[in-house]
Amino acid sequence: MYKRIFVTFFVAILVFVNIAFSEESFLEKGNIPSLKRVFSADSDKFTFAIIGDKTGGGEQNWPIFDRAVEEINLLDPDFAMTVGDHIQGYSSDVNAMEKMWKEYMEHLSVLKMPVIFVPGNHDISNTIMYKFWQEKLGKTHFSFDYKGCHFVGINTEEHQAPESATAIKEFSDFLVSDINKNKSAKHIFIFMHRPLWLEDKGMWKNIDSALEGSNYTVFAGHYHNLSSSIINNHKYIVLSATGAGLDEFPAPEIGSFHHYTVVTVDGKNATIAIVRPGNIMPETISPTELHKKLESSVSMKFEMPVPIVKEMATGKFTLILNNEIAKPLKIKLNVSGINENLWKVTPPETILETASGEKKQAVIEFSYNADSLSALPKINIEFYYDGKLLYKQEQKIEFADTNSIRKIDKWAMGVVFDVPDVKDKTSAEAETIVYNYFPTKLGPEVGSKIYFGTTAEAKNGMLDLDAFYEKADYAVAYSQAYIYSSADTTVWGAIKVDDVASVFVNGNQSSRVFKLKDSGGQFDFFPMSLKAGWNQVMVKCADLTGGWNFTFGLDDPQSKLKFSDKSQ
Ligand SMILES: [Ca+2]
Ligand SMILES: [Ca+2]
Ligand SMILES: [Fe+2]
Repeated sequence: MYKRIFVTFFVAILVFVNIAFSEESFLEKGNIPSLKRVFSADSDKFTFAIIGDKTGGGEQNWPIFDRAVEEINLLDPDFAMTVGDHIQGYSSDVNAMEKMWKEYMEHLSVLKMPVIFVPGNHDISNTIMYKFWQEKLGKTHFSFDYKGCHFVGINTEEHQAPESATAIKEFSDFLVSDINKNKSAKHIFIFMHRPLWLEDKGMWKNIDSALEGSNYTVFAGHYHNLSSSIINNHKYIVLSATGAGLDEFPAPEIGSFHHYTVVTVDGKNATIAIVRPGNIMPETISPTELHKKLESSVSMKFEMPVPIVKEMATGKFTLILNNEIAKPLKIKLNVSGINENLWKVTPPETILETASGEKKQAVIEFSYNADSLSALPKINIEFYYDGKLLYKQEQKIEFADTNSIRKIDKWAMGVVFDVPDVKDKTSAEAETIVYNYFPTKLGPEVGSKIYFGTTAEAKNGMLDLDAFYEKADYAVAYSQAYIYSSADTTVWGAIKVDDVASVFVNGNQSSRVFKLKDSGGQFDFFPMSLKAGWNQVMVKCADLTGGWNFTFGLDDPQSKLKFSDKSQ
């Protein structure tokens, strides 16, 4: 007794040392970041697939079978097995049998690995079919070895043999002696069509006793319904169909769905994966070239003239769908959130559909009020590829070309104020306090007291307040610049901000409040009225936490305006 414990302990140590060594060899020694797991010790690790019943109904299910075959090719197992019922059968006409097998083989032969067949009741439905199998396909029962494992194919239709009593006896003797000879195989895999352990317990008993002491797993088909059990620590699995007739139900727990099976053999373990066709894809499913073509298939253009104060401006949005791919493309567009007092949108909804090679466009007309841009409508776009939704996108109205915005790049910087009362608040509460710091007039902290001293440079138009104010959080500051216009005019102002800002022109608030969480980092636009001569522009900007910056510019394509950071 003591001796045994000692031996077990010694073996355990050996295993441990072995594991530690193999991992250390390159993961630990190389300091390679990894999940610490042991590599397989089995250099003969392999996989095989199992294809389920194709027949017994299911004449219309070739697409399911074909998809399974494509996926098995991608998973690339060493070989595949079947569990019978390849053809509809139940015929005594050899020509008909040949035709059926030809059809099956046309679909199966897409596979690039060997496939080993086990007969089912549809393959051997009578003695003529039994003989046909022997002549055209080979043995009705067989065994073979692969990488230390033993595979056994059982014919559950042996009663169709010409001398059936003799055949069954021979077949039973073969199985018992074959299994006895291979008892010590790493793993014995047994395949049959009808689950004998449920249907022919007498026959199964002989095989079962032969299997005693072996490491084995049993697979069958026929029921078109997945159902697995463990008997005496061995897995017995009835596989569902791969294309045979069945009523498919979404809950996999009741096993009524099409699948194939992938078995990974690693040492004594066999990991069984049930795969529903439809989700294994080649990497080429999503080529970069297609991405590019899809991206360039949609183009849009806003022509939104700057409004004249108190009058309606008229602009338009043109959406072009240029289909240069093989599949149809469709765009569903609708404009929502229209405040009818301020906006007129015609039409508010439209659909563009293009076949391969077609190009179409839609035009949406907008009338909008100059003074009241506080509620902008939203353009919602749904883009469909071959009838499938590719993406949903909310397109903001672009009042000017963001690429040609003239950005102000020098600002006179004011002093910084801490937002009071944010200590001990949750971040949501602190956020509300900061937003409340943006009433429609200048804040209480503003007056002659703001001293605009140092000039800061906005790199590529972006003024980094976090850098200037030494990473302040929950802070407010004012930045000032001057704009010269030769005449009274209204132009589009554009601003991008982290986290919140509003704009004052000549001391009056002339924009709504802009928030990063609303703009998603894109430019927001507002009509900005300038008088002839120099105009003072002040940006009131606050930070919650993290980065703090704004980018401010004007739609001034002809560079008529002049900018300065100093009062002139
Ligand atoms: Ca900050
Ligand atoms: Ca921030
Ligand atoms: Fe069957």
